[in-house]
Formats: sequence, structure tokens, C-alpha cells
Amino acid sequence: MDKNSPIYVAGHRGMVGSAIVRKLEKEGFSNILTLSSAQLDLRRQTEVDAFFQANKPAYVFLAAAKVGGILANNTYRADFLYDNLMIQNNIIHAAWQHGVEKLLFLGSSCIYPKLAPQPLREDYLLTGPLEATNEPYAIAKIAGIKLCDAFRTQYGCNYISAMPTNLYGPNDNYDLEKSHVLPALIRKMHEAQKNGSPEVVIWGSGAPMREFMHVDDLAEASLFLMQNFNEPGLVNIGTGVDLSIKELALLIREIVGYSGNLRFDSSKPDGTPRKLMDVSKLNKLGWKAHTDLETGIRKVYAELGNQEWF
Ligand code: GFB
Repeated sequence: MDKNSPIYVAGHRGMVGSAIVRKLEKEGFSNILTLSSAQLDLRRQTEVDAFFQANKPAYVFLAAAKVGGILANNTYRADFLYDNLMIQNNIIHAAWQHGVEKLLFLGSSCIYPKLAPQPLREDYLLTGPLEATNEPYAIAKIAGIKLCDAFRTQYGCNYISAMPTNLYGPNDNYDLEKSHVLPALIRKMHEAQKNGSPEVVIWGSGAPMREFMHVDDLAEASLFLMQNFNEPGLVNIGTGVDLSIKELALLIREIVGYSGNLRFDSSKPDGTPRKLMDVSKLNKLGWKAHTDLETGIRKVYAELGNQEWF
């Protein structure tokens, strides 16, 4: 990749896209294209096509998506399927029409079957039924992987797919109805500590296991794959280490300095029991995650001063 190549980062306002932009800038890439959703609605094919026609990006990081935690996925089922299919179809198709050299499609570990063996290897894709709460999102992401592969097979396009584990970091969503568990627990514990509340409610049983990666590591891995990986199929991006939601809650409680009780609300869904990534493929390619969870959460917590609820 030339430092002056036009690089389009779709979704640059989100947690993942903004981390990729920071990484590219740090590495000296000088021609980064970004547009907000108010300027370009990625669900509209003619708008996306006109953008590619006018700007001719050479590389595309496809980090634009409708995302959210377990409740948002389960509630906005139509939006999660429709918006994500439209966004990725329009971008991948426009990339082919306008001669993009390489595209990286980003998905999620929820593409794997709900009860797949652990850790999750790339070849477990489509070997069993999906977790119901995020089936629409997972179906869209699986379609994205297959579309990249189909453009590679039929038209020779160098489109690659990477599946990150659960992510956290700057520009995460702290809206308690829509967020993922890690930002939700930071906010709940911080507010409880500030207001002197005796307990914090944790959704589900606390037993599900999750793996978390700082988004700056994901951005580094994404650039690494853009520069070093040119194959069909998918690559997992993760740390290879997981913990239970209860252990996560205890860790966040300690970081925030909250001393109240944790109450587990089992009327809320647990989701997938476990989704630990097998990261041996990525490690063999030459990349490893390096931010440990406690360091990463402490860093994120120290940077939250600009949030209105803080
Ligand atoms: O992070 P999360 O929303 O998504 O939830 P998933 C992870 C686990 O934390 C679930 C529990 O077992 C939740 O019940 N949890 C406990 C909470 N307290 C809370 C809370 O206050 N808020 C939230 N959000 N969870 C998503 C998928 O699954 O992960 C997406 O829905 C995507 O498709 C994303 O793959 C990465 O890890 O269960």
C-alpha cells in the first residue's frame, strides 16, 4: 500500500472505523477518505456508486455497520438484517465496479453456530444453527463473507474478510439499551458509585464466557491483514483469552472502585454460552494482540471524561 493511495474507511465515526483512521494516520497514510452518514447514506446504491465514481478509492476498510449489544440485536431485528445487507452489498459492488484494488470486510464472532466447539475455528462457519438473539446480524455478516468470496472467484477481486471478537475502546456506545456489556457495566458501576446506589443489575446469569479486545489492537490487525493476507474465507481476530460475565463485572467493579452488590437478572437473555476465538491462523500469519484486558479497561475508563453521564 502506497502512503498516498486513496483509502476509504467506511464507518469512520464508529468505534472500529475511527480506530482504523487513527492507525492509518499514525502510519503516515495521507489520503484517507471519510464521509458521515449525513453526507452519504450507505444504504442507497446510487449514492454509494457516485461516491466511488468520484473518489476512486484504491483500498477499502468496510467498518460501517449497524451494531449493538444483545438487546439491540434482538429488538431491531429488521434493521440489523436490512441495513447491514444494504451497506455491505452497495460497498462491495461499487468496489468491483470502480476497480478497488483491495477491500477488507469486517464481521463478528457471532457468525459461528451458537453451540460450536471452542475455541472457534474459521472452518466452523455454517456447521450449525445460530444464536437466536443475533441471527439477523450474523446472517448479514455471513452474506458479506460469501459476497467477498464470490467476487474473488467470479471476478478475481482481492476482497478479504476478518471476524473480530467482542471489542471495546474509544467511541464505544454507552447507551444502556443499545450498548455491549463492557461499556454498559462501566457506566452502571460508575453511576452507582457516584450516586451511592447499593447494587448494580447485571443482565443474565453471569455465566456466559466472552473474549474482549481493545479496538486499537483490532485496527492494527486490520492494517496487517490489508497488507499481508490475500485469501478467500475468513480470519479470526481476537486475544484467545476469555472470562465470564461475572468475572468481567468484578474486574470493572474493582477498576471503577465500586463497593456495592452485583445482582444477576436472569429474566434477561444470556445469548451464546461462549465464543472464544481460535486465533492460531492470525498468529501464524504474524500478528498477535498485545493489550491485556485490565490495562485496556483502565485506559478506556481514564478517557471517559467527555461523556455527559460521567
Ligand atoms: O455484549 P453483549 O450485549 O453481546 O452481551 P453478545 C454479552 C453478555 O453480557 C450477555 C450480558 O450474556 C448479556 O446478557 N450482560 C450483562 C449485558 N449485563 C449487561 C448489560 O448491562 N448490557 C449488555 N449489553 N449485556 C453481541 C451480538 O452479543 O455481540 C452481536 O448481539 C455482536 O451480534 C456483538 O456479535 C459482538 O456478546 O451476547
